[in-house]
Formats: sequence, structure tokens, C-alpha cells
Amino acid sequence: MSHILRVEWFMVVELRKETAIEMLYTMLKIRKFEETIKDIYAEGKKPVFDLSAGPIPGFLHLSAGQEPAAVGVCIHLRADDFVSAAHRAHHIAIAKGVDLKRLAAEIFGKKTGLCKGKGGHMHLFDPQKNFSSNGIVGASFPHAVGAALAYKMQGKDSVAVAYGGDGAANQGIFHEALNLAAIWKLPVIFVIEDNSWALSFPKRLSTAISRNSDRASAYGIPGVFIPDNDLFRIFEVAGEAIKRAREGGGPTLIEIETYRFYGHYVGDPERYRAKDEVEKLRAKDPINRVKEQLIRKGWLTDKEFEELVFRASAEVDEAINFARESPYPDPEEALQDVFA
Ligand SMILES: Cc1ncc(C[n+]2csc(CCOP(=O)(O)OP(=O)(O)O)c2C)c(N)n1
Repeated sequence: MSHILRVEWFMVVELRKETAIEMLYTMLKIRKFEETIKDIYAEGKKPVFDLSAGPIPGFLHLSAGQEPAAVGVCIHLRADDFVSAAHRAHHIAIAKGVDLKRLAAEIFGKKTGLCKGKGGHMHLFDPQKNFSSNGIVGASFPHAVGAALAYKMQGKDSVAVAYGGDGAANQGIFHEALNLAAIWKLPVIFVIEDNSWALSFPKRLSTAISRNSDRASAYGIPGVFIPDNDLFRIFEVAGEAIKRAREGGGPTLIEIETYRFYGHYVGDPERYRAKDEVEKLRAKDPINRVKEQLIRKGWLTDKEFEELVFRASAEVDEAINFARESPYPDPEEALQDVFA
């Protein structure tokens, strides 16, 4: 018999048509956003790649392909629930309801951005939506534990969700966070987005066991693995875990097998992965899959899908125009709102 603690998820979280359409819409919005800023990022950086040139300076980590992990979890969250994400965070910010215009403006380094242009694309903070992200791999886990401890001490039924990659799950802080969340029975959901790469390093060479979800047993908490970027399975498992956390049932670790369509960062030559890997992943595009699932269910027509695409594109275009037209912060503001 296996020593690994496994949990059976008996209760099925009901999926309504409106919820399914809303999730598809958010996935389309994320994809359009990522593709648009990828193109804009290239402005000024060709023919010679110069990190500081163009309207989006610095590194850019995109999450196209990883939409289900963001959308299937965050759809269950309220504004007062906290989400802590890592460096690859746009999809999660959008799924948590962060204002698209202020998100875009932050990425462009503009005064109207979430952090008045001082955070950039990895450091997104939105106190109204209870969302944060940061570039220290692994730091998202203890941040969520801290928020969950505060909620518990305040007697609230809010929950905290921490996102990290398969690389982040090998940081010591991940294990410290799980341990604390378990002994204090905190309302935290740990989400590992397993895209099988940490920068150029494959998970099979960095991680001693094949399933990060099995590590939950070391802390006596439920661990669930969701294969193949499956939005509706994520929706179901996350719904259960969040409900359990709200009711005082403690933390859950969810590992989601997902796909990274672009390089680690935009401009990554990707010499470490086979030429056809992305082609194979793209053949399993989660947006096409969800579209087909909803059409089969009779919840969506091709025409309605096109309308969703159109609406999502218009929303993204409006946000990008806002960012482009916004002013840069004044030089006199450089030392405001920062530890100096
Ligand atoms: C503490 C720390 N170590 C190293 C880095 C450099 N770094 C940035 S992203 C990354 C890989 C992260 O991989 P993973 O957690 O799997 O997330 P993914 O990029 O696949 O989304 C590394 C090593 C960092 N930002 N922080």
C-alpha cells in the first residue's frame, strides 16, 4: 500500500453555463493580452535586442497556454480573498479581476499603473483586488500563508491562494510555508503550475519525485494532481479546496500540468527544448479545447465564440491604448512610495 496520502473528491462542484462562458471569455482576454504585449515588446528591440529599449523595458514573462490554472481557480474567489503570484503573473492578475488598464500601464512603466510604474511587469500590487506578484521565486508561498494567518486571527472566512512554478516547489520556503499552513490549519490553497520547465531546466532533472502533489503527504494535507491543463477539472478541484478552506478545513496543494507556449522570457532562444515541443503543446491549446467542449454541450455556437473573441480583443485594445497614452512618472516622484 502506498504511504502517500490521497484524497477522494466526492462532491462535484456544479458548473453553470454562465460560469463556463465567463471562464472562456477570461481565457480569451488573457491570450489576447499576452499576444498583444509580446508584439509591443519587440518595438525598439529589433534588429538588435536591447533590454532597455522600446515601450516595455526589462524582462517579460508570458503565460499564454497557462490560462486554465489561473481561471479555473480564481473564478471561485471573492475580492476579499488574497492571491499571491510569482514572476509569470499576468494571467493570474487578470483572472483575479485586476483592472486591465492599470495592469497594462504598469507593464509600460506608466504613472497610471498599479504601482505608478515603479513595479514593472513582475511586481504587481492591487490592494483593492487583493492581488500581488513578485520576482523572488518561492516568495509567493509565505506571502499567502501570512495573509491566511491574518484572516484566521481576524475570524474571517477569506482564503489565500499562492501560485508558483515547478521550479519554485524546490525552494526551501515552499516546504516551510506548507508546514506552517498545515500546523496552523490555515485557509491556503497552494497551486503549482507545472509547465515542466524552470527557465531552461527540465523538471525531470530537478525534482526527486514526479508529482509535486505527493509532497503534500509530508505535511498531512490533501494533494491533488490535475493532468493535461484541464480547465473543468481545475474548476472542480479548486472549488472543493476553497470551500474546505473557508469552512476551516485547512490547506490543500494542487499541482496542475500546464503548457508554456512561449520561452521563459520573450527573446529566449529556447535552445533547450525540441523544435516540435511547442507545436505539440499548441495542438492541445486549452482555448480550442474548452471551445469544443462547450459547443458539444450545446452551451456555445461558433458565432457566439467569435463575439467573445471580438469583445475580448476590444477590451484589451482599450487597455493598451490607455497604457500607451498615459504619462511616465515625473522624475521628482522617483523616491516616493519606495524604501529609500
Ligand atoms: C530566489 C530566486 N532564485 C532564482 C531566480 C531566477 N529565476 C527567475 S524565474 C526562474 C525559474 C522559475 O521556474 P518556475 O518556478 O518553474 O516558474 P516558470 O518560470 O516555469 O513559470 C528562476 C530560476 C529568482 N527570480 N529568484
